[in-house]
Amino acid sequence: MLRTIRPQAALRAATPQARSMAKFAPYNWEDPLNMSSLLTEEQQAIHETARTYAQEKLVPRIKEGWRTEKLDLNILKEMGELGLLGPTIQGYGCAGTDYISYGLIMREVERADSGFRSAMSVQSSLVMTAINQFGSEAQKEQYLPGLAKADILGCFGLTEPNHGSDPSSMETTATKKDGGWVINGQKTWITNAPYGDFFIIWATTVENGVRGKIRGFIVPRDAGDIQTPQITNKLALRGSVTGSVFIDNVHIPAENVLEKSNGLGAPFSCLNHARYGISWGVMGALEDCIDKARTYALERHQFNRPLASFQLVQKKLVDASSAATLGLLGSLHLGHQIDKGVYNPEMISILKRNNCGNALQHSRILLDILGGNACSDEYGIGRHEANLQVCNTYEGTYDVHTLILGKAMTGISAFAN
Ligand code: TGC
Ligand code: FAD
Repeated sequence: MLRTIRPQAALRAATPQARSMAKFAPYNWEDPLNMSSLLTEEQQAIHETARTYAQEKLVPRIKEGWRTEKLDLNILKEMGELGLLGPTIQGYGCAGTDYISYGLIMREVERADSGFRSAMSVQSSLVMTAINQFGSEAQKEQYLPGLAKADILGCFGLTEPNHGSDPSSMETTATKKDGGWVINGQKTWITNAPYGDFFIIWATTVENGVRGKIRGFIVPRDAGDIQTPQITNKLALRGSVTGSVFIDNVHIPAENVLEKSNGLGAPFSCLNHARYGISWGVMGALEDCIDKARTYALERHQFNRPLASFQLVQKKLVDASSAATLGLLGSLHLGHQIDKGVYNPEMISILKRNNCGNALQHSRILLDILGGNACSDEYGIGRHEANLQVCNTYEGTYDVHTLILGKAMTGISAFAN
């Protein structure tokens, strides 16, 4: 039987302001749905630290990094000093924050530039997570404190020249020999590769000539013949350094295997962390595009009026702002689910896909507001837009996440042969 809602109960639940709809809270275009009210004091403090750092220290370094395709490695050290690297890890010199704080950090770093967030994601979300989740206690003690301070830099090598979306077909091998492993293979599009002190290399194991599971291996740069040429003349993420990793018959000891990694689920578990972080980060980049486009539209006059007075311009701003605020609330909700331990990878796919797709689409539309100045690298929106094309691609393309979700909805894998 349907229960009637009693008016008294509904009234009791509402605040005095809500009962009197005549009194509204002021509209804040920078936080339209008042998300900040949902953050704890500690989350707000971490957010403020990350925002101040990014605006004061990262923003002034963007142009140089973008034009020269170099990453100032002091940046990772500074992030380490502030406790921004591996923030959710408990112990080993890490901050031990919740997942919402981690998301807020990514949002603020990427508000400056996706390249900085990328350099950070790899060190923090991929490499540190791989060791923390799949490494031995000895590996954690040996690597995590140094990674947290960026005294050492790690890279995450999953993608190969012939296998990006389908890493299960990878050609890199780890062959059991003389009590250790011999690694052979090529990885490409590897963030931070030219700077890496070591590489987490995902390889198919081969024992007695039989191919086994994919496992993770810690491969130090000085372990043998390892070449890491930089991929130059990129059209995007120019502030982050990307390279290939060529490994030729490099012998590593048995203790360098990530002992708990046993199958593709291991690298994908690391990707869960990073994809969640990207869902926040790209919203930060979009917020910066909105801010820059709004300022420009208010200052620039055509037909004796500010651009911001034209309905078509307002629609562009409002569409982008709505996408950003809803995307952030989605990531916040997901962060709560992760903190409570009641999430699944598909939830992460929804937010990675939705937020990257929207950030890319709306940054492209906002770019139009700059007119001819969209062509200059002084204005920032074009830089974000170029970066967001990559964010929509790495860590699972938009379409790959579509198919992950399609499989979850229908029970039918579109990947299977
Ligand atoms: P499939 O059969 O679906 O799965 C294989 C095994 O993995 C498990 N698994 C997961 N486990 C944890 N979390 C997830 N998200 C997982 N997804 C899958 C799965 O349960 C299974 O386990 P088991 O025990 O049964 O073996 O594998 P498939 O080969 O059919 O995979 C299909 C697909 C497309 C989903 C997958 O291959 C995929 O996600 N492709 C995208 C590749 C990707 O994201 N690459 C990222 C490279 S790293 C990077 O881009 C860093 S950029 C960093 C920066 O600069 O910010
Ligand atoms: P492909 O897999 O060849 O895909 C090409 C196109 O085909 C895409 O549009 C894709 O959606 C589509 N496609 C593929 N399969 C299907 C299908 N089944 N159904 C429908 N469409 C499909 N990787 C790392 O391992 N570590 C890193 O640190 C790293 N950093 C990166 C940094 C940058 C700047 C870039 C650009 C990439 C980085 N990557 C890294 C690689 C990245 O993860 C891959 O580029 C990405 O996974 C896509 O793989 P791919 O480039 O081989 O494209």
